[in-house]
Amino acid sequence: MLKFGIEKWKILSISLMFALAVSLGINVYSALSRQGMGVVAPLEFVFSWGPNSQRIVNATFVLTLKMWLDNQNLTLVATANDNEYDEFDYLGLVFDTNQNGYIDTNDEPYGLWADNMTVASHLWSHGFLSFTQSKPISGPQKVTFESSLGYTYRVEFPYYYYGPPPWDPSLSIKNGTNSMHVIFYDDNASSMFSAMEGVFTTFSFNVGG
Ligand SMILES: [Ca+2]
Ligand SMILES: [Ca+2]
Ligand SMILES: [Ca+2]
Repeated sequence: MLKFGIEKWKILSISLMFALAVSLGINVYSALSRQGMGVVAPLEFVFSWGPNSQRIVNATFVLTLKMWLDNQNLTLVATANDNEYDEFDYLGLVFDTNQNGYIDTNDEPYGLWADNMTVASHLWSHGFLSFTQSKPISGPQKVTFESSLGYTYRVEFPYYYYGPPPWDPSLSIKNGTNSMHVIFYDDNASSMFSAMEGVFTTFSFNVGG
């Protein structure tokens, strides 16, 4: 049972009920091979949202994702051209951890704050995350921010969370079609626009022949 004692998250959850994020462009590049225990060459994704569908930036918001798997070591590098740092800006990653073939609210999400911290979180049906009230701990991400470029996240799994089992989404990646959900949430988004302060998209990628 998740508890949300912090007023900020209550407000966030309510506001996110109206979430709408429209992926205007998806460019999927995949040149895949998987051998033995699993070596997957880098997969690259580019998602973009126009200035009227988000208020992360006044211009087009671009989220890029690159990931590769070397046996059980899954590495992701994401960029997000947000314009202002906030420790609670977060990158959310959801794989089909319950292996039912699609992304759902029972899949385990990874909510990665810009200050390199994390806690357990929950994926809501509106597409964003809520975080538990647990004490934050260092996460699997290393984040840099440059005002001219935005964020770069480098995330390395498996990640040995404070309680077993470890976060190891590589176990959820199988040969064939896989589903994934990605979120970027701008905690200090501009209040000048009515569009959403975060974006998300669910997409699929193929591994193997
Ligand atoms: Ca912003
Ligand atoms: Ca921000
Ligand atoms: Ca699932």
